[in-house]
Amino acid sequence: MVFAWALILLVVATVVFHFASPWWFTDIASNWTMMDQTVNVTFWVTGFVFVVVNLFMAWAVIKYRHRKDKTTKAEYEPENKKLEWWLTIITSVGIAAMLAPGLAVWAKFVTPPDDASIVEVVGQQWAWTYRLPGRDGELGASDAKLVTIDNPLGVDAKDPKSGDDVIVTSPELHIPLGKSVKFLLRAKDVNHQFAVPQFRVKMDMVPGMVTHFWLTPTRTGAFDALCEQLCGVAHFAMRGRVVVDEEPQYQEWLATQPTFSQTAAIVAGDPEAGKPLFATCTACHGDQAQGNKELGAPKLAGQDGWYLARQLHSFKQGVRGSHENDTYGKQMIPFASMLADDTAVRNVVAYIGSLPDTRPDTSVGGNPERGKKLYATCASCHGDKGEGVWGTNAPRLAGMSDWYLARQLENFRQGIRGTHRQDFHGAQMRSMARALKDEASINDLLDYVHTL
Ligand code: HEC
Ligand code: HEC
Ligand SMILES: [Cu+2]
Repeated sequence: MVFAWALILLVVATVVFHFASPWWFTDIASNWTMMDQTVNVTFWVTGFVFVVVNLFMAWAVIKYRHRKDKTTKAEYEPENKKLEWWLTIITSVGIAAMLAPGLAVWAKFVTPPDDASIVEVVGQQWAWTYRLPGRDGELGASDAKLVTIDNPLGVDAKDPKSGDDVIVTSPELHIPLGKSVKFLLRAKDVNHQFAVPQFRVKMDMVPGMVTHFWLTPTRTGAFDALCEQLCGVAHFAMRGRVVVDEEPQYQEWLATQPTFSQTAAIVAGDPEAGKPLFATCTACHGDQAQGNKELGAPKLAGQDGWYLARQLHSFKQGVRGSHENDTYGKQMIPFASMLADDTAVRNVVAYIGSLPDTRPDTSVGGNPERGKKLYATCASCHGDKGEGVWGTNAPRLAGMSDWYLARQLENFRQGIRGTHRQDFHGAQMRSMARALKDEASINDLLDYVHTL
């Protein structure tokens, strides 16, 4: 009897919880209400079966339980053809009701209307980039073999359709309200999965393939783009954003994004032109960019140029250093702002690249054996030797100022760095740094990095 009542209670509690639950679909922001309806149909079918089967069990236990007078007796019927037929028919209808609407919605989901514009989403470890066709409305060809630091999407420069393609290097994409968009999905390295919960869309991305779906955004707002691939180190930390704008704001944003020809025309930095620009920097970073612990300014010599340039842009735009407790980062903002434009940044970075790379002494005392274990996760982005990996956007750590790295790890942990809305790379590092329990772990880890 206790068992029967427990079953009844389970059924009642589950049904009540389902309707009173605070966890429900987020407010939808696209045309895909059909997705919600399909999920609801599944809830109704599975819910009905759950209630009926459990209540039947409870009823059977109560009715046929052992009693002294033996008024009701259960009979064993292994071959009841009629019952088998009914169960088969009902089950088939239930399963068809769950699957058939999905097929219909899927067919619509992958069949964009003719007037849909195109957006290409490119997934890589561990970031999103986007490409939009220019005036010709078509994307140029692309190939993973063509990927270089200057052409991160591997766009084929020989294809006449490539030149006007718009390259969006930030993980934030904008799309206009109320217009259908066809998303083309491509992966550079491993499988990813692009998902935006408010749009009710998600799709696998497979290297060597282009998958697609479409949607029409129905309200303005900023929506998180997630990678819902579960294997691997950091898919969970691949955060992006899709912003739905009114047409004028969208056009404003679009105008700030470079075309492929513009990015291809960028010339390499000139160290000679960068030398005078670096003169102001030497006061803190040292004349050989070797770093100065007393002033808290890290070694820059030997650091990856793409990373230095990104940081200088981040300081300029207040993406880094604008947190009120970021005493050291704040100091960099005026100096980064002195670099007038992109060319100045490239030149100064080229000059830093020409300086000798002298390894500083270690300044943190720790246990490198323990640090080695802790570093295993870090290696998947920063490289086995802490050399920095362009493909994962992770800078060099080995042979850099370790007291500075310790401070950055603390900053990431405390949200002093990596919490700005546009700091997608920093946010990723923040989730990694939070896995380090305490200062001792940071010291152990950096002591190991010093041995690399
Ligand atoms: C007033 C001292 C000062 C001057 C001058 C200065 N910096 Fe810095 N810089 C710092 C400090 C302090 C930091 C560390 C910020 C932190 O801890 O977040 C830093 C950080 C940086 C970083 C980030 C390094 C990393 O590994 O993320 C770069 C790049 C940089 N500076 C370049 C420059 C350049 C280029 C100039 C000259 C245009 C310059 N700095 C001038 C103090 C200075
Ligand atoms: C998922 C990839 C990933 C993993 C794993 C990862 N990092 Fe990072 N890390 C990054 C990226 C990307 C940046 C650059 C952030 C930026 O551009 O502001 C970074 C930056 C850093 C910095 C700042 C360097 C500087 O010069 O300012 C430190 C220190 C750092 N990581 C240490 C670690 C350590 C220690 C671990 C392991 C616990 C680790 N990272 C794991 C991606 C990763
Ligand atoms: Cu991913």
